[in-house]
Amino acid sequence: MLTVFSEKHALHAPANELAGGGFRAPVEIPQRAEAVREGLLSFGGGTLCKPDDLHKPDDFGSEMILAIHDSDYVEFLRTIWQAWNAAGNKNDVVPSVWPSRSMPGRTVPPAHDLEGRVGYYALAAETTIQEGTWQAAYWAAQTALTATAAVRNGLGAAFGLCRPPGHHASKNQYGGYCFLNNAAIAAQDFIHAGAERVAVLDVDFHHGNGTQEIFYDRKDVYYISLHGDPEHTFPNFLGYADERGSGVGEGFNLNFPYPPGTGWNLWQEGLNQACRYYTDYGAEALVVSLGVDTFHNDPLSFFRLTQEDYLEAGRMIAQLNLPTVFILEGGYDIENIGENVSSYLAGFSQARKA
Ligand code: SS9
Ligand code: ZN
Repeated sequence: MLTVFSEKHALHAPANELAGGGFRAPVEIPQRAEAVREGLLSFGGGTLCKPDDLHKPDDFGSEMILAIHDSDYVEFLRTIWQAWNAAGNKNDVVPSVWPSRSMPGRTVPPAHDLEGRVGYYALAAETTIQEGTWQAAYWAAQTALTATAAVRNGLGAAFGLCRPPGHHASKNQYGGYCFLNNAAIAAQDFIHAGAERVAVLDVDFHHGNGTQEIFYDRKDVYYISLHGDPEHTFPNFLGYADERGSGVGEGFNLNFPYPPGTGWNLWQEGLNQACRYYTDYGAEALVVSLGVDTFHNDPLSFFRLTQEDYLEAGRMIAQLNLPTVFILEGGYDIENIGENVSSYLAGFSQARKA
């Protein structure tokens, strides 16, 4: 399968991650993308992905990024490290104050304080910004756009090996390791090219709060997510089953939150349902937010999925028979991430050829 990959992902390399009351070794690290690339090239003796299938992204500029994200937010991402550093901060950017429930009055960032600015644009504190973060995020978005362009131009499917991931990034907030919403940008690119009904299927272990927020009041993009119940895990404050969309978007957002210990039997029911809803919807194209942190050995997950399950999930997704763009999201078991992603794509490819 054609895979789009940029070495620029490595420009985003967090030094640490706030967790459990202290700074720990980060899990969203450059080795993830490298392991996926190597896994694809070696899987099945190189039958899934050949070196020729690896493409560098083209530069499509900022049009689609700005069709999804607010311009002040994009400007913030582009400039914050420089400003933070110039103010004498030697460490990565970390937020520490928010316009929270008890002080919701202010709807613009404070004009003169960097900490306030950072908190305004952050939805969580585990995600740091460094010198190369904007460049890495920009090229992840271009990676998604390049994969989408290939599919729009007639290729049946493509994989955007995006890093940093994107599904937690909303119109104007970053967090959960995400800055630009690569999957949303891909979906918007299909719409921009004339599609009227795009399916976004999110199989990452976490609910894609950003993608949901971006398309919540729209019916041209139907977001369905299978994920760990937010009562038990990040992002905690979105991803519940009663969130069904609003306005004309009502009925075009669907969440399947699952409890700790969830394995294939329960999970595949959701996937089956999602596929049926997309068929009824008359989807013209599919974007898959492909997270493999549903793996039984993932450090962040309480699901129990296996590599064989991913093969079957890939086959089920292929049955939709839609032009399909896969976008990498999470997956933090570095030892297995390459094979896990490959299993999804191999299952898909086998079923497509059959
Ligand atoms: C772990 C908390 C992690 C963020 C998880 C983001 C997953 C992105 N101490 N919170 S796929
Ligand atoms: Zn995740």
